[in-house]
Amino acid sequence: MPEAVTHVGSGKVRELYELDDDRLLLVASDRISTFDVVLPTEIPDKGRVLTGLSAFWFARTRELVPNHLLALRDDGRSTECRRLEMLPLECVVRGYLTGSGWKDYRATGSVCGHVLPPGLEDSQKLPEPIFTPSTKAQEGHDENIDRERAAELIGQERFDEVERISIELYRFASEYAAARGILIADTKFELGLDAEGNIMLGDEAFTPDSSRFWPADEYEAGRAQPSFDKQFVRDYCESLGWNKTPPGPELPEGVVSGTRARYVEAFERLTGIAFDAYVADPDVVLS
Ligand code: Q0Z
Repeated sequence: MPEAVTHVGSGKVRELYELDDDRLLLVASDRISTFDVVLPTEIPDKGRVLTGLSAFWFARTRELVPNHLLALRDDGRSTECRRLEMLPLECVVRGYLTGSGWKDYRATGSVCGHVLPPGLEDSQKLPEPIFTPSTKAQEGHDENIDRERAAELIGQERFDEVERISIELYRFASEYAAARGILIADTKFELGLDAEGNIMLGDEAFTPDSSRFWPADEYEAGRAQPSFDKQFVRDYCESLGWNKTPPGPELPEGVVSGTRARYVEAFERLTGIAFDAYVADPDVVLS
């Protein structure tokens, strides 16, 4: 008999279902967003690449912090996970100055209460990675908050633990990735509590949808960096003069295949596993 599953949430490109009282099913689609708009054209296997990468990192960081992963399904895009009580903040770590961090730095010299040295350039590597939490916005963009506000939300003791865990996770993954030619400029993840009150890593981890991946061989401070995964899509959208409001444009076949190849390349470089082997047996990323 097929199991009954209740749909409990939608992200831009993922769906969340309830399996039972203790377990959720996270399903990654092949949808892609750019400039915050989901496009009408899918990238084949994107959901599998992101699910496999996330599971790969969960398996390799469980000694730093336990996580919600229980099992991967045979479709390669579905993760059975422990239901957590998510903390009411997004854990953001930045190793490079870009995006809203660069914007805030240019305006104030600080990012989320971290006073930075003067004269830093766009995309420059920071002396040390910084924890820059944000609040979860229901709609629109998450709002950067300073450490005082974050400590108010979850308590000072928990804040200190969350910051330490976040920086450790980022250091581990960014060093691992840099050795394989991919810079993880920044990343966002969600921590939650299990039934016993233990802090666990939930949601997704170090995927190109939750992080900025830059090709290391093209890195140069002082300018915006190309995106490892989405640059073909961005360039195509820019070439159309699209105004970046919905609906987004359909993508031509060459942009789709080139983008799929970049996702598969990121998977294979980081995991050292052939993507075909993952499709044949998703559990290959877990050992
Ligand atoms: C993740 C999200 C998605 C929409 C809730 N293990 C967990 N326990 C409790 N809650 C979550 C998780 Cl992963 C949880 N999200 C983000 C994912 C679709 C929203 F696929 N929301």
